[in-house]
Amino acid sequence: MSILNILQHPDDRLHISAKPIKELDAVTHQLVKDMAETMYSASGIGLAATQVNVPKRVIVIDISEARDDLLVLINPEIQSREGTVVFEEGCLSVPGVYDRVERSEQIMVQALSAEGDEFKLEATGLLSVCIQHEIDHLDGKVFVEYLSRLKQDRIIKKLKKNQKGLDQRGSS
Ligand code: GNR
Ligand code: NI
Repeated sequence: MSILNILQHPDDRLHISAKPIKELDAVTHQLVKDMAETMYSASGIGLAATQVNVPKRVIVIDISEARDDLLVLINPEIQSREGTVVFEEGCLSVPGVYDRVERSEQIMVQALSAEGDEFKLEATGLLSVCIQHEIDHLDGKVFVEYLSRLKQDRIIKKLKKNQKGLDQRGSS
């Protein structure tokens, strides 16, 4: 198992549209394990393969308090949506930035499990928001792109400044 590097906004690789998994092989199984380890280590509630520089349609999520309820979504598709909800979102690729984004309140998702079994899931609340946030990553979209141009410019400035500080101290 290994902890993978998480790409930080702004990075062109976060804008790549991820390709569906054609065959669930050992490489994909290892990717799922490493993504789960990376998500838990970073204390995130979700992670998309795009964020670890693998442009494949793989997502891991765990919104449980105990951090013991891993959900794996491979080739997820939102089949239907209902209502809208505004949620304060954050992102491991945009550290320290939190802002409100409007999403669908309830979604029906179809996906493959880590074992390759097709399943459907009706999601509401945080799970629904998280799934939509992660599928956006697979489509090359970061949540800050829903914010005003002004806010986006400020966020990029702040992140670049933080990154410079880290570079000068020789850490990453
Ligand atoms: O850890 C995360 N928390 C979060 C909070 C509100 C809405 C979405 C998220 S997902 C985020 C992890 C992440 O960046 N996934 O792509
Ligand atoms: Ni994110």
